[in-house]
Order: sequence, then C-alpha cells, then structure tokens
Amino acid sequence: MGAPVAIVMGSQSDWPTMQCAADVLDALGVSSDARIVSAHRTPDRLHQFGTGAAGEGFRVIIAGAGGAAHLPGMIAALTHLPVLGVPVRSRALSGMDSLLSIVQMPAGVPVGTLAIGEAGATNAGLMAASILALADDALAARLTDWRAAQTARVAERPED
Ligand code: RP5
Repeated sequence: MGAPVAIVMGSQSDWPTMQCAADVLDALGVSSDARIVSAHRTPDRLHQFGTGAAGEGFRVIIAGAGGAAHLPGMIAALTHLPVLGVPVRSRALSGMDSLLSIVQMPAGVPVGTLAIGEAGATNAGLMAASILALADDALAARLTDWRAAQTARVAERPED
C-alpha cells in the first residue's frame, strides 16, 4: 500500500519547513510521500495531483507554500480529501502573506490552516496522524505515547 499522507510544497525552498511534517509522521510510523507541486510554475502538475490524489490512495494531504500561497486552496478545490495548509515563512512578509492566502478560503472549500513555519508543519503532521488514527487503533496508541513523552520532557523548573 502507498503512503497515506502526501506532503506537497510549492518549491524546493519549502522543504526545510515541510520536512518537519515528514519527520513527525516518520516518528509515528506513518509513511508520507513528499512532492514539489507549484500552483503557479507547474499548474498542470497541480491539476494532475489534485484530481488523482484520492485514486493514488492518499488519505490526507499536507500542502505548504509561501507568499501568494495558492497551492493548498487549489488542491482543496480539486479533491474531497482533507487538506492541511502550512503557511511557509516568506522573505518579504515573514509568512503573513502565506497565512492570509491560505486561511481565507471561501465557504465550501475548506483548508485546515496551521501556524506559520516549522510549528505549523509539525502540527500538520500530528493532525494528519490524528485523522488517520480515527480508523487505526495502533496509531492512536502511538500518538498517545508520543504526547506523553512530550509531556515528560517538560522540566518543572528552568535550568541556568
Ligand atoms: C512559493 O513561492 C513557494 O511555496 C515558496 O514558498 C515561494 C518562493 O519560492 P522560490 O522562489 O524559493 O522557489 O511558490
């Protein structure tokens, strides 16, 4: 069976951010397939990916882009799969442009928008795992363990 999660991004330059989603999914034992799909530079690839994603076996799509970040919304327009949008931090406007481009979807075409940058990518991975865990008890247990380990790493007091 192929990877249940697609991680798509507008550019190679988005990968250091989007890799956070792949890393947390990997830690949870969920395989993902990362691809570069640009809404503006590769529109045909975008259409092919969006219309074919469900048929490829993907269950959740994580889409990250920066600047005029139309990728998550356009993918959501082409598939019924859940789309999680990650606003990548941009050079000019620090990702505020990305955030507003992704979050302000018209009613009827949802994108679940996460935080700007690496935190958003990590949380997109966790959210994708949570969605898959609804139908996968073993994954739900791994997710619970991951959260418990995170809690255990928080010290009671700060160190000098
Ligand atoms: C967007 O433009 C990409 O998602 C990226 O965040 C931004 C800049 O892309 P590059 O010029 O670095 O390829 O399409």
